[in-house]
Amino acid sequence: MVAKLIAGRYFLTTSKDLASERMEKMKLYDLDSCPYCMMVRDKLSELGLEYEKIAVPSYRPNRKEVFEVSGQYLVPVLVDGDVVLDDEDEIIAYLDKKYGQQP
Ligand SMILES: N[C@@H](CCC(=O)N[C@@H](CS)C(=O)NCC(=O)O)C(=O)O
Repeated sequence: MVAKLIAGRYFLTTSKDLASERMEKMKLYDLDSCPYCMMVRDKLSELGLEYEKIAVPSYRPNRKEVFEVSGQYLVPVLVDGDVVLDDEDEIIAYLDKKYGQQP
């Protein structure tokens, strides 16, 4: 829960609200058949987060955009604003920490 100041008044909002208010949705570079991508998709669904799914070519050298964004060719890759992550464990830990239930 986060307090936001809007028009001189404080409102309580959740981190999910903050996510949906951002100008750009998160992007997930993804392959349907990839089990690591599935783990990330499951986490995004569990947290109710909206994201843009970008299907990458299955032939690794054709993944030009993945390389431009992350400096390597494997998926999943998550882009959340300035944050770029290219490992499913790191992505899941990041999503839990940033958007998961606060204790
Ligand atoms: N992040 C995983 C690897 C991710 C991975 O291997 N992704 C596969 C899809 S499931 C991939 O992009 N493979 C492309 C290729 O090997 O050409 C790990 O560290 O073990």
